[in-house]
Amino acid sequence: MSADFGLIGLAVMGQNLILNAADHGFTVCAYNRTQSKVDHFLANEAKGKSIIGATSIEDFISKLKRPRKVMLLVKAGAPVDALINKIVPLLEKGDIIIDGGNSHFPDSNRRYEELKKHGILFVGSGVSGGEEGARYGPSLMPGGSEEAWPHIKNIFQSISAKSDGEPCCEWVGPAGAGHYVKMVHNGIEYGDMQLICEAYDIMKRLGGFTDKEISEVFAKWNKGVLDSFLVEITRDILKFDDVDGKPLVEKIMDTAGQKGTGKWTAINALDLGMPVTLIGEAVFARCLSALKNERIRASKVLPGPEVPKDAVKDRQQFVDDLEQALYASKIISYAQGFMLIREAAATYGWKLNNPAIALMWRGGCIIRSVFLAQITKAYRQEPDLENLLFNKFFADAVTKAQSGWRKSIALATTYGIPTPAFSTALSFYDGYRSERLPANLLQAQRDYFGAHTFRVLPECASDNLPVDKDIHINWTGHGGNVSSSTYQA
Ligand code: NBP
Repeated sequence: MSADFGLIGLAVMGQNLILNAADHGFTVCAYNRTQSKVDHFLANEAKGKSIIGATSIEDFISKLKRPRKVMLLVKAGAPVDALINKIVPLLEKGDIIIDGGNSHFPDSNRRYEELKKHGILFVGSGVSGGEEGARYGPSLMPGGSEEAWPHIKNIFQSISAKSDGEPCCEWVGPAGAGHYVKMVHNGIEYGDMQLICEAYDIMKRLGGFTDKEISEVFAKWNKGVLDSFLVEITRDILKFDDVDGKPLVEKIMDTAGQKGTGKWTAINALDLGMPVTLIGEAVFARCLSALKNERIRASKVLPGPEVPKDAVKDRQQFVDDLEQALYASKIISYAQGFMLIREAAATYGWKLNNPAIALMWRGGCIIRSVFLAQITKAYRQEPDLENLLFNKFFADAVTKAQSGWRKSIALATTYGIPTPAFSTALSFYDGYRSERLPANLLQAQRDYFGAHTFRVLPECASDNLPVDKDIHINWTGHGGNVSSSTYQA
């Protein structure tokens, strides 16, 4: 029996994706470096399904229909390169290698180029949704050699999650674009999680809410504009008790881990000069949380305001304001994420499909939410939308949410509760809507100390301040008239 496609890597993601594909009528060939895992899988989970095994890479390749479709779901990094090097000599021109791991997009750019030289079509696909998603419908974000898409489209769209009947899987773009979009997805996930944690902290420390009460608030929010997987699991986590009847979450060490995809997004945003502040703050918030011992020391010597018992006067209003703060901040985060994707498309020369990206995130993945349906709609209405905030739906939503957003942050700031993500979202919003920012003074400072030059406002142009020219002024009367050659606008 020859297989429709082959998958290497029988850990949690690989096994579940194979079972998912078999459920959709595809014959899959399974292979793993450690042979015992193949044998165990075939004798147990895969038994009776359209799944065959292979005993070696050569055996594996020989069992695939042409063009061969080989999916790798192994640990990202060196294992992917090692496997590609082993497989390539066994493949023919037009065969397809799909990397479904969490690879960094520059690696996928490189693999795409290298495999092109061998006539092999490379697809780097973001896969999101964890174990459950892989088994019953992940969000899939494939990019790379577009000639591969007609050969894998049916398999990918069959096994992916569906949102309102549409598959959460579309072709993303060339080279490493699929893994790029997955990276931004993960960055947004960091932001969403941090925002939820700040809302919980404010309710707990300012409002004096119990975990059960906070769970009820999240349950209510999950029926409105914040309806999402992350709000839903937060509701459930907060009402989960340990064996002693006390909330388990309060026993968990408050130091956050990270695997690096949020950091990649933040670094890329800095590289591309895009103010993706919310993801940046979400990464830094995890870094700050990791300084547990220093925080313990600081908590004893660095004073802040006491939270009075009546800090929250009207509990319902407080919760409603917080809901607005969370909603508005989330809109900012997604607006920033799409700004980054737009800039990446321009910088890397990729044509990306924004409505499809929003649709791919709509179901199956960790950031799935009702909210993403509105983003899909916005980009379908206006494919070249400059910024999500210029779409009427989101502009109206932020305008409406503004009062509660500002009140929540003001209250938290007054009583010393940290809100890095909420606050940076609001600062971004206020900066973005400011026709004039204090960068005029900054440019003057740069010219004063470093002769970095400045440009003049068109309406202020004069003989000594010509428009569209880099100007250097001798501010002190002591310096020369030579300007720096390192001017950057
Ligand atoms: P892991 O990331 O834990 O990788 C384990 C697999 O990699 C095993 O099959 C292992 O084979 C194989 N492997 C390693 Br390690 N080194 C290898 C090498 N040099 N040559 C061949 N195979 C090698 O598995 P996972 O959690 O299923 O994740 C798979 C990919 O999907 C990763 O890139 C991950 O980041 C990504 N991802 C995971 C999730 C999730 O929720 N877990 C979600 C989304 C994406 P062995 O059995 O012989 O050791």
